[in-house]
Amino acid sequence: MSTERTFSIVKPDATRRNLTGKVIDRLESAGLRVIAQKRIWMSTKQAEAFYAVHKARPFFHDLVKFMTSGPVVVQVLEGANAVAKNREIMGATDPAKAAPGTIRKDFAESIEANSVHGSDSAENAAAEIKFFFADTEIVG
Ligand code: IDP
Ligand code: MG
Repeated sequence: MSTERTFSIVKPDATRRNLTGKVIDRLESAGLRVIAQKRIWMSTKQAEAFYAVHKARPFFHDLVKFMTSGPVVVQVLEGANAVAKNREIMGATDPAKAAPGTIRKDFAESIEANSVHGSDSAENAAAEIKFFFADTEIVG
């Protein structure tokens, strides 16, 4: 097991319902450490660039609209196997398919408004962290 970093977002559906603390508690309770964090309101340009990999998907436009519909909390998580562990705590993209006890099963509103983002590989984690954070903002 190696110590890794991953990138996480508390999405607008969760901040709107005042669930920021509850979502972060799930991550911390599972052993992940928040080593950088800020509450921001993404611009359309930022959201389009962040989700560029999904540009051709039918849900892209709605996804960008959703991600810019309210504030989000962007954060860097650190811990043993952080990328896979975070994905496990989040649960499947579609809350209807998410395992019991996962964030998405317990909090998500829909497959789109699914409360959290988490990087899907160490390589993407590094790119996503760089997209939102300067090195000096990652404070441990
Ligand atoms: P992930 O967040 O579990 O990694 P991705 O396939 O990378 O899932 O999709 C990115 C985000 O796009 C999802 O978290 C969700 O907000 C949205 N999304 C994915 N699939 C659909 C869909 O079929 N309809 C609407 N939105 C979707
Ligand atoms: Mg993804």
